[in-house]
Amino acid sequence: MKTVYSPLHAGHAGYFELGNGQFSPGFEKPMRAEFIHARVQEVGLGPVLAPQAHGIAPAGRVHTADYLQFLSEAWDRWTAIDRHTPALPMVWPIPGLRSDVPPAHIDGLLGFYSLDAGAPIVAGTYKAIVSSLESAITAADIVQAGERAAFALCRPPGHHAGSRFMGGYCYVNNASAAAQRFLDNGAKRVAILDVDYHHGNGTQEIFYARDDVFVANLHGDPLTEYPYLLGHRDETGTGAGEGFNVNYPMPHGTDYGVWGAALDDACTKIAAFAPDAVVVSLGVDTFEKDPISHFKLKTVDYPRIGARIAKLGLPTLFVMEGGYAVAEIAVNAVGVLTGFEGA
Ligand code: OKP
Ligand code: ZN
Repeated sequence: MKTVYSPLHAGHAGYFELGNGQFSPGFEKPMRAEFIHARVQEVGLGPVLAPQAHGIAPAGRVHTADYLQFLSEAWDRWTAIDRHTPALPMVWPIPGLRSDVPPAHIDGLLGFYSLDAGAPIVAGTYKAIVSSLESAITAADIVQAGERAAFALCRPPGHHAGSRFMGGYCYVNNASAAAQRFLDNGAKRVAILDVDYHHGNGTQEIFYARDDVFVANLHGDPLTEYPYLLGHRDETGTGAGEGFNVNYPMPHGTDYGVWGAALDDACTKIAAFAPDAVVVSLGVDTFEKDPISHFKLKTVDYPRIGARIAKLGLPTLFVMEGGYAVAEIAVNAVGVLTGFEGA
């Protein structure tokens, strides 16, 4: 299968993240995508293409215009007041505070448009965001033009980003924009299967009231895992979207026995939905040695994931999300793809 990849992600680097009461180097670093790119070539998965120059426009189908405007200006507004550190928020519009009046100061704006302090903005962030989106859109178009599958090697990831907020290493929801792309180009229904260790709260929020995108999420139980505030089993959609969202929260320590059964159930529901295409939010932070996660999947399990998804027999777009055990992330991510192709 074809891979779509841009080296522009590398400018999104050099920041710290807050965790365990301290700032440490970000786990979401350029080497992640570079290792996967090298592995794609090593196994001869197929051609690696540069994305088409779509710009930010396709994101406007799933994010608000004011939020995208903020992303495009944030670094300039931050440096305009002589700041040279990565931009981070420190206030949030929790219930009871005003979430309808965008502040005029960059410190207020950063919080207004954030889920958490997990999405720092540096000089190269916006170019990386756009290139990541463009990879997802280009790969979606390749699938819609008739290829069985394609791999969008996106970085930064996207599934925590909602219609009007960033957070959890994510800015633009690449998988959601790609799903919308399929619909805009003639698909009637699209399924999103999110296998990243963390709940894809942004994807869920974007499609929660809609019946044309079925969203299935397998993840660490939000009672004990980031993002903590969404991803419970009783979240099944609202209004027209009722019944078109399904969550599989699982406890720390979950292995492939339990996880694979959840995948099987999710795939059965996706097949019943009869979508024209499947978008896989491909996170491999379910790996037993992932430094920030607590599932117990092994390297041999990843090709099995790909094979199960292949059994759906549907046009399939893989969009890279998380995975932080840098030495193994490439083998596991590409293992899903070769497992898909070998099925
Ligand atoms: C992004 B994706 C670790 C805290 C974790 C954010 C995790 C974001 C994961 N010290 N904070 O879903 O892989
Ligand atoms: Zn994750």
